[in-house]
Amino acid sequence: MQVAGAMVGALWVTGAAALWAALCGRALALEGGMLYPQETPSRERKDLNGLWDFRADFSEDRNQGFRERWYQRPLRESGPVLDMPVPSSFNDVGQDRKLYSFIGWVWYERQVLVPRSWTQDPGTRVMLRISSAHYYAIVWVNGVHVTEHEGGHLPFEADISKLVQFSPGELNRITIAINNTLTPHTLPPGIIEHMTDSSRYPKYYFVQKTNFDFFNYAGLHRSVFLYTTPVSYIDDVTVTTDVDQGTGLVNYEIVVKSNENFELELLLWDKEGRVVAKGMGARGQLAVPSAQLWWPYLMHEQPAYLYTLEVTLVVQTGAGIVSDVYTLPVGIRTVEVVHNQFLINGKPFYFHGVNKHEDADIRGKGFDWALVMKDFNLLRWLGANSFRTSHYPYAEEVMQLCDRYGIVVIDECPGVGIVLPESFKNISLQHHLEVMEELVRRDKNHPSVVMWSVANEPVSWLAPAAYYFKTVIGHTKALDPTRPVTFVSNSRPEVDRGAPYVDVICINNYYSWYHDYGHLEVIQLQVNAAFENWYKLYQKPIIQSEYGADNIPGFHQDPPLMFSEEYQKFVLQQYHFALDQKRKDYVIGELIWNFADFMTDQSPRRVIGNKKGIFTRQRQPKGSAFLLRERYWKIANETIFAFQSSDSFTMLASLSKQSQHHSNST
Ligand code: BDP
Repeated sequence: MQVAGAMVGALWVTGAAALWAALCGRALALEGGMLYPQETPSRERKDLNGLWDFRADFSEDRNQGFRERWYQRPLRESGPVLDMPVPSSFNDVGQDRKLYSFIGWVWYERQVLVPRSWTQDPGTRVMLRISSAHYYAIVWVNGVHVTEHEGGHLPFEADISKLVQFSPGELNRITIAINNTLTPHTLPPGIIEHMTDSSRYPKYYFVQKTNFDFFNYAGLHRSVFLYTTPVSYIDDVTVTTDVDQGTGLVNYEIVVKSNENFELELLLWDKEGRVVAKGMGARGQLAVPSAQLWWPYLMHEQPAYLYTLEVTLVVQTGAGIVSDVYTLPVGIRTVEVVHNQFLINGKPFYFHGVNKHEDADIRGKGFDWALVMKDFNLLRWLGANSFRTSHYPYAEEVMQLCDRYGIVVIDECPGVGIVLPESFKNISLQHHLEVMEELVRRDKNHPSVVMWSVANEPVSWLAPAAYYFKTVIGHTKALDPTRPVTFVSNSRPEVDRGAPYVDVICINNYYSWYHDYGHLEVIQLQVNAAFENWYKLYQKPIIQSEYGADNIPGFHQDPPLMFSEEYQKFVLQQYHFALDQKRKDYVIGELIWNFADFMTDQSPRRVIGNKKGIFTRQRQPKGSAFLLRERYWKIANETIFAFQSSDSFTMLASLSKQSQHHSNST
């Protein structure tokens, strides 16, 4: 595993994957389900959040940790360690400039006492689940390699029963080595540039270059869990829903592992605790007469209605009866793209929402409940009914809240910044397909997820993009035939090679920002022309999936100048005039760029990050937030008026009450 100093990034990442795959005979393809760990009568969970020992490998080749096998003994015996919070990015927590921009392997370690009841019962399966480790992770328990994973935004897990049962009552050492290097074949892609001019750079100097506009935060970004299941267990549950003349249909498919002789019983509970449907077996359909549908926020008086599906597995074993229970929130709803419309439960849905980032001061991309709740409260205050997970999958807990609050999600994979020709080769394509499998496997049961987005702004006019996107989109549709698929384009319709395959066209543009600086008068014309050109060619519904302008809080200029609050608002208003002309036609949504200011790489174009937020990074509203809020509530009122005319008065009254409540609370 000796790697020359200058080769640190690219070779190491792919080299390590192939090496471990060969050593462990592990196929890199997807295995098993990825149900969110939960406590049920048959399952227990322990979270390993808090302070972990941490050490970045600053050696020239970043390979010291592997040479010295830091996983074989406590990390602190290898040298100085830091206390590192989990979940969090490691970059912003300390005062060390070198750690802020570190590229290569960092090592996390935590000692954990596994409850005796888990280790003494051979009928218990103990799982280690890592919800997000950016980007490439290798995991050891008590010095034994247990798993590895490529991709920073999706969960992975390992069965560690044997290892912890081997040493009951003793502390178990979990070691996770994480490499944040991005290569042309990672998702998102990047490139390591080696600076060899010795008159300008020290020996072995290299930098990470990327083609996306957010900081490449790294570390253990989400929770690490230990959880149990019985050895015969419910491995996966897939639910799809339909509605037939008021009767809700819940189609289910259950995968059971480790025993052939089992029985499955399913109960569907409503919110009042009544069983509304029952089922048996691994596959079937539950019928719910007069079902309460899952409606988006602001589309119905009682949005986001969730039933609870309780799945009970009973297995007859030599040692007696074993049972496993898993429960899943189920929202009954339909999604369809018909002609120029996006229909939810048969009614046209207009996306009035935001693009977000997982990003905040100090934590970077680290999950934080207070931050998440603040964001949901702001979304509701704003009257936003949707967001896109730009530009990678968000935490599972965020998706669960979207289900509960009725916030509609365009679920985007980390396919951002695909611009290098190498990134269209088979090795990248293969990885992209696997990422889509992992994403669909994780998020398939969320009623809030109404569309998959396979990429953001790739160079879709390159010749290989046609095969690449045809394959990724086709694969995604095969994985999940129940949801439309999109990809987000910043190209021109006549040269875009992905658009023929998508169900909805998503377009990003920044008129009067990245060109025609200051010429606010051209925006309406350009927005209109873009809509018309895209529609003429593809006759598909269009979402304005990004638009916006930077505003540095506190900057004021009237007449408006770039970066002032007035300029940001003016840009938005110009887009809104154009959107209003098309939104009753084939434009089915508008998502502002961005919900909040966020950190990026340093560059002369960025003033401590991207400032296109309508909220600051600390989640305080800029003037544009009030402008957008007025618009979104107005659109929401119109929507309800149009679709629910029979009870429009009740609806409007209740909406304006909510709106009032939101105003009072500001
Ligand atoms: C868009 C990208 C987004 C950027 C934005 C910008 O999709 O990630 O942050 O531009 O430049 O093209 O603000």
